[in-house]
Amino acid sequence: MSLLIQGGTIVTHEISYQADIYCKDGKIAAIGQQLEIDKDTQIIDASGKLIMPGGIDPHTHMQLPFMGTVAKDDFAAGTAAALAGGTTSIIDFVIPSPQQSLLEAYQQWRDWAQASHANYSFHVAITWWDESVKEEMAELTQNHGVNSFKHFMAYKNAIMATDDILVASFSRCLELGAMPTVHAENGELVYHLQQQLLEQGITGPEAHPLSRPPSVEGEAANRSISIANTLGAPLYLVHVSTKEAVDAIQYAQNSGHTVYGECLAGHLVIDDSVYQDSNWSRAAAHVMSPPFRPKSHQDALWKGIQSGTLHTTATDHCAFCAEQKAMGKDNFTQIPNGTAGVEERLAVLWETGVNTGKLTPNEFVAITSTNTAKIFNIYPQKGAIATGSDADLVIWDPKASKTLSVDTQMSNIDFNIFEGMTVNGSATSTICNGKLAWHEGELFAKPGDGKHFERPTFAGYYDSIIKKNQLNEAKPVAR
Ligand code: DUC
Ligand code: ZN
Ligand code: ZN
Repeated sequence: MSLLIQGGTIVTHEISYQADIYCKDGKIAAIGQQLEIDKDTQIIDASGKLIMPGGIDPHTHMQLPFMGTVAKDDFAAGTAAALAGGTTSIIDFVIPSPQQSLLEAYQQWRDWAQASHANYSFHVAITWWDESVKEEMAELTQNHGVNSFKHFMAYKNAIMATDDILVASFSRCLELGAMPTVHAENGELVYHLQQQLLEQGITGPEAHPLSRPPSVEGEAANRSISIANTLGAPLYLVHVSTKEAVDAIQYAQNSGHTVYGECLAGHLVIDDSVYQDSNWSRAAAHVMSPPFRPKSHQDALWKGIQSGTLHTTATDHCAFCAEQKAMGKDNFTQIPNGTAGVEERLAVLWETGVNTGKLTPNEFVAITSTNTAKIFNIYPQKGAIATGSDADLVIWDPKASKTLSVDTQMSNIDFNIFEGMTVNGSATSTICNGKLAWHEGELFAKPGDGKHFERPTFAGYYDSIIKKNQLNEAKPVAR
């Protein structure tokens, strides 16, 4: 099966130029003019449009069992939504229950993900610790293409990783050449503030941001960075939402440490006024962690992206409908945390980043695709438009205008956090594994068309970044 994209402008993270792209057997076979093609090649006219690497969302939670329910978008629905928005790959999270085997949980997620329309890979969360976890981390990195492990510093009494676990796991990551990642919120503080708010009779969604103020994230960001730096490990912070965390990352980077930051499309455009909505369901629909923040933090996030302090954008797509959110009707701590966005991320970032002059189209490609591919070691297989790369592409009409709404979204839920936002620029076609997966409102990909992709470890050639541990220089004093 082959496909030719004709007449468009290629936009990579570095350059923009006019050329045709010929895709064959799932790969980019040739780039240029007057390309030699097979007889039965499907031809797509991209005149007046941009062709960019397909979006990679490094942070989704499809059908996640969480807070007593299961996220509504399963891998089939969630990846269909991804394709509709120009995202061709997701990196989702395997989250083992405490005491559960990592490999058993990994297999469970792999089984679920077989129904995916788009490509997928997995980070694995470290939610508990013993020798078997240590061994299974090796098995996952060596034989299953996992090169990143996630640590939730929040969610006390559930999946929270305490400092002893962070130290043990970051050290293990270092040995294996894997990337430690953190959800940076101080779980003890969150728990304490939640109890205080409930005792004061503040039980609605307005209590959610009060229980997770910016300092809670700032503390955890600083602590996780300090732990990683002390061990000589790199660190990737997911969903950075505060100025405090951006500052911590920047400080570490300026000190020569390898620290990466991700931020969510939602955190860049939605502020904490949503929790004051007089309609309980609308306020609860925005309950996610970390919460939406006062506007001043959005400015810090944009500056973080523009300056290169933050590297990637994601969604934390974890979709719950109103009925599920109502589980916390009388107690905000029981509202399932999560919002959607995998379908809207690219359009929202184009509108608020490129159309406002904050980002060039090339920078847009970097933060929606290429940087993620590089950080998680799949570049140039993904995140690139180059001969031999996977043919995962989005054809983008920079002039196409549409209004984001729950009425037109692919997601299974009954809410859209970007409701009513008009975007100028959106995906007209998405090509996944060399096939037209989505085109002008129609989904062509089938469940199972998405492929699992492995991510090799950084062991070996990543040694200059990993293993800067101060003890490497240590010597006993001769006495
Ligand atoms: N935050 C959310 O809002 N949902 C899923 C997990 C998380 O950390
Ligand atoms: Zn998180
Ligand atoms: Zn998450």
